[in-house]
Amino acid sequence: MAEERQGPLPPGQSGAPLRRFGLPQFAAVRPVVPDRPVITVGGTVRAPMQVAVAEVLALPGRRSAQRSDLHCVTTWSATGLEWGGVPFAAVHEWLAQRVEPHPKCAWVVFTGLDGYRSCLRLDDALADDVLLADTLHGEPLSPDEGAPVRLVVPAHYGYKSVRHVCAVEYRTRYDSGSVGWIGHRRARISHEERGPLLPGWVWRPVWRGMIPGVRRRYARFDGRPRRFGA
Ligand SMILES: Nc1nc2c(c(=O)[nH]1)N[C@H]1C(S)=C(S)[C@@H](COP(=O)(O)O)O[C@H]1N2
Ligand SMILES: [Mo]
Repeated sequence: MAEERQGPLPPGQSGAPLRRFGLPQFAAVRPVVPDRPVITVGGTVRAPMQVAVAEVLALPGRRSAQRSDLHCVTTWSATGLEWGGVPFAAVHEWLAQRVEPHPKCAWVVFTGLDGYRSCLRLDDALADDVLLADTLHGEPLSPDEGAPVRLVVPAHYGYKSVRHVCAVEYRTRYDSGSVGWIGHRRARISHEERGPLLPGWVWRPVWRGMIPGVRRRYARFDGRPRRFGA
């Protein structure tokens, strides 16, 4: 176990339980998790490929566990989450030998089965605490928790922690992804990078104001059957 948070939450955050949450346009998409999920690896690479999630999770000697917090940019934080999985750095090392990303690739885009996309600077994605997780508190992830695997990026706001990862693309440029212009390229919590141009504290009320509407929208779809995503 690593990364145990002690002391107060980061500025502007307050505690909340982990519940399905995200951009409003993804509330209706609760994807069916395939029996044999795969990850499509592409972008600016020499040899795109598909790899079974099971193969990635079985990388020899690479499993790791971590206790960390998820800080959503809208100002709620879920604390003490115990994730298990494989560090993305180990996955990248294995993948890069096979797909051969262009040497100028400095960004990586993750896509979920619901069609949600988010971009990380490659060096941020390779930090020790970035995990492709398949368990939470010792149990396999439920679909609503992001099965079959989700990214866990504790040092960055929650919109970088893509659930249901089904594609990894290496890119030479930043891609604003699903969050669009309102997102931050890096979204580091330590720098309160909540959005472009303005300091983080200015963004707090903007984001916080979105919570009730988003919660209502997710709640409306939580009781409904799953359907295949985009
Ligand atoms: N696939 C997918 N991943 C996603 C999102 C989403 O809508 N779809 N929302 C992001 C946002 S904004 C947050 S705060 C976290 C929330 O994680 P939770 O749904 O487990 O609470 O998921 C992130 N990952
Ligand atoms: Mo979020």
